[in-house]
Amino acid sequence: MTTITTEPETQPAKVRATMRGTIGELPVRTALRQTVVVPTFNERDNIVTLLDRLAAALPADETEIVFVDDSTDDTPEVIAEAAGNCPIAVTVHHRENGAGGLGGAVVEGMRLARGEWIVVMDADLQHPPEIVPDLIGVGTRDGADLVIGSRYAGGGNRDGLSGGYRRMVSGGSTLVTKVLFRNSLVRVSDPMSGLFAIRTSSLEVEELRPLGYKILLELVVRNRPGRIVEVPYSFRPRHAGESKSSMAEGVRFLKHLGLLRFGDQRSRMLLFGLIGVSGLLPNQASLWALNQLAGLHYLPAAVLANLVAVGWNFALTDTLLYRSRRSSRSFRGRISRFFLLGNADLLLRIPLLALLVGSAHLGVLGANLLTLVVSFVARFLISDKVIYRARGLRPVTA
Ligand SMILES: Nc1nc2c(ncn2[C@@H]2O[C@H](COP(=O)(O)OP(=O)(O)O)[C@@H](O)[C@H]2O)c(=O)[nH]1
Ligand SMILES: [Mg+2]
Repeated sequence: MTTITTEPETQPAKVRATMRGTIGELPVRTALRQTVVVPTFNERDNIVTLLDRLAAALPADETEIVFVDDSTDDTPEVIAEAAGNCPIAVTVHHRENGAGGLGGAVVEGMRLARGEWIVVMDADLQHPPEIVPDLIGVGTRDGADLVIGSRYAGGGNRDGLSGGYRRMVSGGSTLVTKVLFRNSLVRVSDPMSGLFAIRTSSLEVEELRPLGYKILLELVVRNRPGRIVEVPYSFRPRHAGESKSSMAEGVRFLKHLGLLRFGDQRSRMLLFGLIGVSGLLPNQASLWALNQLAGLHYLPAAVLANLVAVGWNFALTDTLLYRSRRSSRSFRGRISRFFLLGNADLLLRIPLLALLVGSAHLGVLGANLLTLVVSFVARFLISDKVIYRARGLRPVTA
């Protein structure tokens, strides 16, 4: 990891490439009002404009800018060069491993920040740099701990969200998040915002375990800042380059929501359940195809359909749920145990079904549902405790 620091022209200009540990040697500034933390991933064509606009908006002697960079292009070099012309002190912290993605980068930047306020904003100018003094001004005036730049508060808008699809995903995830975290988010209209200012004294960086993009949500739920206020702003289209958010980011977001809301094991159980329910589809479809189309007797057809569903469940469980625990066993070890369990399930369910219907006189459908629930809990516990037994510390991370 490399940190390059440029001090403004008013001081002897210097650009240093140092190991991260030496950051403490930087000249100690007193009364640094704000640190702007900017995560960057291949943003070379946005840097000059971003720094120009930040420099025009903020007093140089009260400000520092910290870039935390995971780029694979020459963004850090572009920043170091542009920093020479910027009156504000600029630090670039380049990470080789990109740990924790965007959220990890922001937390890293918060650790390095020395200002009284920390402002987090994107590099692509979707967040107008001119809003930074407003965020801090409002925060100071209202005695707030957290000031959120909001696209949804009165006067804000999200015109910069490209296309109906992005707008739908953004609106939908905001709604789900607001419902899941009603209490923490009563005063927050835009929990997905990537633009916010936090008072450093109310920040507890060590509490944060971000997963992917939604660092603000992590901050609100885990740090529980006292007073939260919002400043509306207009979300602009990206200035240059491409968005890095992706399908994988969406899956990570769902995982993050589960972890924040339900904790480790319960959120795994939830996802395990969702995967199990999704398995009904291939099960029914193959039963229908084998029985109705191919004319196979319904009993062997049901057994084969069960196999298809177990295969489907295995693929999803292994890739989505336990990706980080796969190293605990070989592929053959995992798939064979999973299939064994999936079919042992039939051995449990059939006699249980007979018992419930024959002796307890339950209706077939109700009894069947009950056997599915019993088997689900049993299978989850066996998967969680035996097949994917956690070795070492925290089990679920992306
Ligand atoms: N350091 C770092 N920055 C990232 C990473 N992914 C995205 N970013 C930055 O986070 C900001 C928001 O990303 P962007 O791709 O614009 O997301 P979008 O606005 O949701 O399309 C930009 O400044 C990106 O350069 C990452 O893995 N590491
Ligand atoms: Mg963007």
